[in-house]
Amino acid sequence: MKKVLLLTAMVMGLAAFAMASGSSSQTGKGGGAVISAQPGPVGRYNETLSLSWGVNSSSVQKFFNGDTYDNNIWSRKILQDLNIKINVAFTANYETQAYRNQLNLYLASGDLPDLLRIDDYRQFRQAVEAGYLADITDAFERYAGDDLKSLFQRYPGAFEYVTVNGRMYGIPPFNGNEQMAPLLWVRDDWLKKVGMQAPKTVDEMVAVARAFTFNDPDGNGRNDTYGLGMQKMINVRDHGTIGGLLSAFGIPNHGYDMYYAGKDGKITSPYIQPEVKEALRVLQQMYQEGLIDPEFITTDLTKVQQDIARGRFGMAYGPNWGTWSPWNYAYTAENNWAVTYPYPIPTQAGYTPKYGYNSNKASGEIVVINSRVKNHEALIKLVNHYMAFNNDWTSDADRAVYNDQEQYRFAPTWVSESVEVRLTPIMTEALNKRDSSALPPTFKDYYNRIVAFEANPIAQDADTYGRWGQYNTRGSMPIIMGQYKASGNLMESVMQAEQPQSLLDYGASLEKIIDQAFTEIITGQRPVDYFDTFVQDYLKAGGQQVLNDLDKIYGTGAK
Ligand SMILES: [Ca+2]
Repeated sequence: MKKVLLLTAMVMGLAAFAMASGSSSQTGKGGGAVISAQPGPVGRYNETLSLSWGVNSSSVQKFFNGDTYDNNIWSRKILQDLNIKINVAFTANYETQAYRNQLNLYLASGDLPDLLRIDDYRQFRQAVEAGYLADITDAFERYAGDDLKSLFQRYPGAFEYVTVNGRMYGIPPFNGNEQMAPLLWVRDDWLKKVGMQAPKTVDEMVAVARAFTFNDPDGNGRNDTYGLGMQKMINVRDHGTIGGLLSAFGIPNHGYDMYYAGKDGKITSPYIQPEVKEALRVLQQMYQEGLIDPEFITTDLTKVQQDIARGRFGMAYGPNWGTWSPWNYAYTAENNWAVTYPYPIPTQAGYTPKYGYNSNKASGEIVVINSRVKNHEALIKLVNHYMAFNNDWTSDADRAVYNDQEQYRFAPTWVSESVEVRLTPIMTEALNKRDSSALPPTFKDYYNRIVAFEANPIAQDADTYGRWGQYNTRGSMPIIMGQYKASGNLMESVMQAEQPQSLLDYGASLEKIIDQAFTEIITGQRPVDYFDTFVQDYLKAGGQQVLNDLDKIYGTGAK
């Protein structure tokens, strides 16, 4: 947090400096002429500026009307609007190691193309340290348009990912990852059948699980249901996991890649905290009482979907996309149209819930420009230009041409943002006002689907049920972006792109040790106090080494 504040102050300081220095011409690294341009964020160059592009190609790219990477709807538009000519330096597939390998060759030779999308943070740092990438700090301040600036307002942490020694060397990916926080999903028809309210506390969750197990919520007269749905991968970021229950006991978790500063300030793992014991105690009792299907130890995600389709359980912890999958299977099963709602995770008295999420500085493509390009503000202009034509804020017609069917990939400087984070507040406002006029065109379709579902929740298509579950005013995203975020209890993992060797060496075996110990405790093979033995085993099996090494990079031991 401190780093972000410092950085913001620094950027603001630079803004003041840029304004004070007036509109003198841009300087490049070497000598030679700089091409002048019309003023403004997308001011056209007065002479053609040629830039080479190292294309990270993709097998999903579609080519229409004879388009190629050299000559396509984006290259023609960029030439027409900005007078920038894009020339392909090389193409290499980013889905294999081809692109990274190609980049390594260029890094070794020092002759990088002018424009690149680097998805390997180590290669980015290497290129910065070798002086190959332009410092775009001042150009950003002078040329960033409102769309681009607003991205940095929504994702202040994104600056850090592309900043080295206080200077900015690229345009980062924009992804909050907060949308991954856990929720509790409960079948509404079952809740009504057993005459209960959605659970607000862990005790109430157990009570609902009990009713779902013993009170014949499906009304078939048979004892054939369970309370809480679980799968064997209990700690991944998906449905049927225990992350939501751990969160209730104040354990911020987000799969295995969550690490944070513990009470002593040192970097720690969620899974070795003493509070985990209390969550496991709850699960062990539920299992003993028969509220959890003993088959969970062999259940994968496909079986979770099958179990939901045949109504084997009616409640589970899971992320925001529940109405897309797996709860859509309850909706469509036998034309039952059973609706499942997301709820904030039930809380536990005496504990502040914590919701972990992955650092948005951990991965993603950074768009960069070579330091030898005199007009390195061209990078900022290209991003501005991309956003003006290919943003969900503009028309459906533009979007169909420049974005859909992978066409956006022809723009060397396309930027991505998680739709959930951007859309949630404005959709909530539109739905509350019952007025979609302020929504960008593309999102009016979402709005219409949500309104249609609320008018008639029977036999709607998958898109309608999926979007309704995410964006209706009590949907998963308003809970996360509203209640969770407002609570201040969302916690970002400290781990970014750099991982210590010990984590690469021991990570997979540590995950197994965690899962095995937790599963043995839940199923009663081990007493709850076995947790203390597990913590020692975890630390001895490389866990302590990993935490020490992470602390040196991200914690108290960091330089
Ligand atoms: Ca039954």
